[in-house]
Amino acid sequence: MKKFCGKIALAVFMSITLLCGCTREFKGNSNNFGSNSSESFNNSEISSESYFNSSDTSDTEQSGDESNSSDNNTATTPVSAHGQLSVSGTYLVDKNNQPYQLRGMSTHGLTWFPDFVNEQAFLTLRDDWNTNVVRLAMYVDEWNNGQCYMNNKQGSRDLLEKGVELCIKLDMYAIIDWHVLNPGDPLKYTNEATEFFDYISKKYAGRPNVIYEICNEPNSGASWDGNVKPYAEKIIPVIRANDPDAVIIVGTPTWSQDIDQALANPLNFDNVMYALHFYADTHRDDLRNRLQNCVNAGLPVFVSEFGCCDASGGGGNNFAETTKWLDLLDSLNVSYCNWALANKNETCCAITGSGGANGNWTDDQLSESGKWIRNRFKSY
Ligand code: IDC
Repeated sequence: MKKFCGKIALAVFMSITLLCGCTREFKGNSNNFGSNSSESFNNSEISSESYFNSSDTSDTEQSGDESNSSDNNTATTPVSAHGQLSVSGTYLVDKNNQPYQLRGMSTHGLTWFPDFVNEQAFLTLRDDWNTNVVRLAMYVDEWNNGQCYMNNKQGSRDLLEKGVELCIKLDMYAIIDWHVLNPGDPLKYTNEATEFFDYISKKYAGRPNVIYEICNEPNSGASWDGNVKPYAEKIIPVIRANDPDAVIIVGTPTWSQDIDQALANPLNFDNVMYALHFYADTHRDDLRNRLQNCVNAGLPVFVSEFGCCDASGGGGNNFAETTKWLDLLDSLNVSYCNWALANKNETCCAITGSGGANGNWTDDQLSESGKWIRNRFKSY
């Protein structure tokens, strides 16, 4: 405990020193939507040296020493190296206040593809695919076809927790995704969401691995002002009461495309990011321009889900458009997760039908998009 406090004191001291030493521009808070914020958070203000020099091998305090395997003995794995994340201006930043980008895979519906929640699969994503986050998609309610949170709370939570525990063990970040798709209005299940987020944020309080995503994709007319924002204003304090420092991602209307509505009426909480989702063969320049404009205006955005294909999850892959998207996200330091880690016969799924769930996938066990996205991850 003493050692832990000492490390916290050291971390605080270092943060203050870093903040003072950094460009004066890099000091906005997450609710700074001031007109000059794009200028203030221009990447060029941060030296490439400080940008990439964040693997502090001497400091492993945040990783939860007690929970880990030998994977955590060096601070080269994601959470040991980068610790508690937070939001500064438009950027996700690490424990040293350096911009940090999460990149990784989203699971498919956890209860539909439970086999993919296993250590070897996640380890492969970390070490072979070079990713640092797994998004755990827990469908809330899906046309009553069984296997969703509303009709299988215990089973859904068990799988989700298994996924989070694996991420903790492997020193990766985990996004707990309350996968609102049906119904489109997150307010409809406010009571259930309150109960769930209270439970889960108590369970993982203080774990730097965990990021909460409170509503995947509001749709069917759910508006920002009338539905999503009021919902977020109920759920965020529930999480904050248990886990005050966690980053929280909030979905936006029209399947997480209307980030401009959030910009016009932002939430009054720190460490919040707004979800933008794209499917590259459907969403192109218009949505990219919206992203660029909103980030320029100071909105912190997280692409918690995207596909290389069209918005149905099918059709063909469009890697030219995906490249334009990911290059833009990289230039803005926007984090992203690809849909989906599953072997369903669907363009968006990364694994072939016979590829299996156990990781160490060879090229011929990966779908066209699986091969492409793995190569992209490995290129960093
Ligand atoms: C899709 C799945 C598909 C499933 C469908 C309905 O890929 O197998 O049958 O959901 O549950 C989203 C959603 C995501 C969708 C995905 C592709 O967040 O749940 O998954 N998509 O349609 N938004 C845009 C596309």
